[in-house]
Amino acid sequence: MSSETEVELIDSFSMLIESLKNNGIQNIYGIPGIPVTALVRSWQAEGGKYFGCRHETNAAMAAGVAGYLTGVPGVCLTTPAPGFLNGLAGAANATTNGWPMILLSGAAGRRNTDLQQGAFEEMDQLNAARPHVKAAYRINHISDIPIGIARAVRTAVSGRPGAVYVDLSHEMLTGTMPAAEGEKLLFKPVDPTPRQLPCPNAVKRAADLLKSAKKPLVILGKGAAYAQVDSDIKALIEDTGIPFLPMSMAKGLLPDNHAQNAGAVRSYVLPEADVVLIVGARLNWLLANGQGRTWGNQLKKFIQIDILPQEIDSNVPIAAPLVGDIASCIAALRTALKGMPKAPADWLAGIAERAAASRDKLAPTLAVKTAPGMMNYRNSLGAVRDVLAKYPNTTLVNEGANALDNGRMIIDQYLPRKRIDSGTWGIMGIGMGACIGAAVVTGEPVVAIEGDSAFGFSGMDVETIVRYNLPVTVCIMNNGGIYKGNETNAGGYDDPSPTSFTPGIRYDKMIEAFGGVGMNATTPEELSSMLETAIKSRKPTLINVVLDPDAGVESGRISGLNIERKKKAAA
Ligand code: OXT
Ligand code: ADP
Ligand code: MG
Repeated sequence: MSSETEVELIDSFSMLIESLKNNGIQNIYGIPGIPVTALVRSWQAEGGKYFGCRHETNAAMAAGVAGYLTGVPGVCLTTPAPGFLNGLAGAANATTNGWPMILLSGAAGRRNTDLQQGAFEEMDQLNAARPHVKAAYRINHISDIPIGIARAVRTAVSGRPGAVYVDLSHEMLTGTMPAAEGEKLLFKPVDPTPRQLPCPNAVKRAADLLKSAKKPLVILGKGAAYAQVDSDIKALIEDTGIPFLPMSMAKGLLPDNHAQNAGAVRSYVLPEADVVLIVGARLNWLLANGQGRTWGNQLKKFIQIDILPQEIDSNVPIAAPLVGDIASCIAALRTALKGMPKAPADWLAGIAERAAASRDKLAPTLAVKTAPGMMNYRNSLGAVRDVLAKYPNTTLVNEGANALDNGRMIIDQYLPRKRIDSGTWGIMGIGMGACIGAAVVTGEPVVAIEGDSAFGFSGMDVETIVRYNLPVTVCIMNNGGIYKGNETNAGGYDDPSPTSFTPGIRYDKMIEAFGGVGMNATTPEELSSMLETAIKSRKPTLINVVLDPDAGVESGRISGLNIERKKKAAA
């Protein structure tokens, strides 16, 4: 035996696995294939958890949601070219939402790829990823793995979180090095999510402005939920008596039935408020970009807490920027506000009175009776609301148009980070991936309220939910189409309209084919009892919720964004 063969070697798979573990990664979501199949097997052999999905976008969605819920980046592993591109959609969504995740992808050999010589699954993945992620790195050599993975994790979780792409070059994946040298390179990074303290002057400016307010309002966004300082945020709001408006995924940060919740009077408080403290939310389309009719056509005095300096003044001038991490900013603000009198009582009382009236108006519509198979969004989701109130630990996943907007309005949340939805982009396709990610990291039941169109984007991953026996119940709000199921073809011929699906689809049969539990609900009473049975059983279940095909409106509550066909103006 030569002296060379006596040196113990470590391969790139082992270096990758050890580096991921050193960075706190326990789960990988993905689809195997050349050149990463053996990497997945090695990961499992080393005790790592792996969730094999049916489409990489769903795996990446699972990773993004896992990152959002835990603050530890979810990891998605894909094969080159199309596998990578499928995963990139989920990584881009995570970046847009500010969720930490890492997309790892195998890649074809660098020599062939750079000369475009036509290798198997050849693609310039690094450059394709770059515009859609927070950062894109390539690890070219086995000895760079520990630094490369640490760099990816730190980038994903520090500052505004986002997705990081890591290109696993073919040359690196086939590499080995002496084990003793490799082991010396492995390390646990120190403090990957460092605190970022706000400047004392900025804190004083914000506190003074808040103290001067006659009609203050706090807007909580999903950044506030992500920050995991729930009790401090609650204390700030309760100590000051300021009403709060939760953005959709911040619902439950304080319980929806909290006396200071202004969620039921959104269109009253936004124009009325004089000083608005924004905690971890962007003044993007979901907040009418901070201006216009939604805001009473006048510029508010905004205090904005955000970790990303360039978020300040992104749409309108911010009177008191507070740049830093939410935990530090809230702590500093609470100290600076000590002794501040409670927000004016008449402001809060007026909100509470109007909110009660809104809720009273909504209540009878949730109890309305409909013929079997003709449920609407109100009575079906009213039934869901009442069941979920008994199981507040359940994570709700929600997408669609009417299914989304009614779900957000009707279903109350009582605990933080228990609502995941179409998010900043308003996209369909988050569904089954989000269910998988949430079920894996919480270990608690997950209920998805899915438009029938929305479900179609990720539906095949119901099989993954069954295969891993995850405690997920998927409710398909089946109105037979996108927005509605009864539109006719504008041309008058036989082809379906652009928004219609096959009438009477039994989605419950789909999960039965995979070995899960299928149910078909035609009345709110049936839905209520089926949902409760499903949650309690923790068995993968799909409930086909049969709605009136006329239930729903075009684009849900954002119909104002539609572009109508223009007719020629008369001469
Ligand atoms: O104050 P006012 O009076 O205004 O009242 C508000 C609240 O105060 C009140 N409220 C309450 N009242 C009483 N009690 C309680 N508890 C209560 N809580 C609130 O209710 C109202 C409404 O409250 P809200 O929602 O807070 O207020 P508002 O003004 O609506 O808020 C504005 C927004 C912008 C913040 C809000 O509307 C919002 O968050 N919207 C998100 C919208 C969104 O993201 N939509 C999804 C995209 S739509 C479209 O793009 C679709 N596509 C295209 C497509 C997409 N998206 N993606 C991909 C990859 N490909 C294609 C498709 C294909 S949707 C879609 C499928 C649709 O079909 P499905 O079958 O899936 O779904 P169905 O529609 O069900 O058929
Ligand atoms: P929403 O959709 O709920 O309105 P957004 O996703 O638009 O929320 O905004 C979340 C904001 O929170 C982002 O601007 C992001 O930079 C910020 N953010 C996220 N995490 C933190 C944190 N720990 N500290 C401070 N800001 C944060
Ligand atoms: Mg529909």
